[in-house]
Amino acid sequence: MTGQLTLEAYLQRYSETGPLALMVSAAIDAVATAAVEIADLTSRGHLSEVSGVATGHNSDGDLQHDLDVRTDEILRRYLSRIPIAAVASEEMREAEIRDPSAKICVAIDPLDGSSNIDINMTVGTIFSILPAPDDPTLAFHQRGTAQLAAGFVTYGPQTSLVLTVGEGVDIFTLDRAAGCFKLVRRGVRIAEGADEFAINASNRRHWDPAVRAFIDECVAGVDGPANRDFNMRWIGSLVAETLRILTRGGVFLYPSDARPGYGDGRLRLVYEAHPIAFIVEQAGGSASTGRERVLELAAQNLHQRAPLIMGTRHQVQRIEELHCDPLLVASVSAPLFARRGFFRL
Ligand code: FDP
Repeated sequence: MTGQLTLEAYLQRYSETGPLALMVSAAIDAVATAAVEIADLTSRGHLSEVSGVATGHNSDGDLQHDLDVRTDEILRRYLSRIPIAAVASEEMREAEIRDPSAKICVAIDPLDGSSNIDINMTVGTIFSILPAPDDPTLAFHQRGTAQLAAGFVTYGPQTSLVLTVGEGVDIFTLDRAAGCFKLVRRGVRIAEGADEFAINASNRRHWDPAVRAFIDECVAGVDGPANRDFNMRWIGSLVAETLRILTRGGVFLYPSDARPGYGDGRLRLVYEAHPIAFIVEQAGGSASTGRERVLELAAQNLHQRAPLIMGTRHQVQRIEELHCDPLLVASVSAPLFARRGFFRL
């Protein structure tokens, strides 16, 4: 235990470190306050008038549930109470420019993993806080390295807030009786020796040879080059997978693959891959596309996708090595197997 420091007291301390930290603290507090309301809403399921039924598609074509829409409204309502130069959400077509004199911008994925809501599985809210550039229309075209803070909330058996302000990763749990988050884990580090991997294996036939080679090594276990057995997990909820990796180590892959529209994987750079990569690196892990560090990428458009391979450092490194393997690289560019070759229309 950590002496039950509340998030409020934690943010008070952090906000005293400078005027920008004060603004960042206000944004984190707004997201956390919204999360208390969202935790209540998601926990009520069919007792609530919004229970996770699909209602249409968002501006980028993803299936949208009534809870996606409601959580977006809740978060934006709390964020509207503080000075923000620009706000972006998975549920918005374009970023909204608000107060050009404000010092920060906020990107959110209001309800990540929402396709799990109807089966009562963990879902979450992801957020990324960036400095406001002189031209606020460029707010969400910055590299991930520019992030001032990032975090996510998981709505599961417990409601947890995972947070980094660039000084390590701390985890808070919602004390429902007290109505506030309390610090439960400070300075989280990703375990090095973990042997769990997470990938949607139904896409195997679409993967690049490097990804296939890595997963084959894991599956081969003690009989293969890894010389040890692995276990597999796939929750289909990025926030839950990230919390598991922060807790037990291991590696998560949502790589690029050959399905139409999946050339950069599935996850969105600005409000999914960037904040998760920042958190993972702050916990001593790595986050890569397989070829480059995720935090070095800058989005060309708000809903741009990026491959995300993250977790225990040496496993991510192994996957990067395989992406550089000359034999595997040659097999990608061979005409029969190339992305746009004979078998990849
Ligand atoms: P969801 O669409 O349910 O919001 O962010 C997208 C995401 O969930 C991730 O949380 C999850 O890791 C991934 O999609 C699951 O994708 P697949 O269904 O392709 O496995």
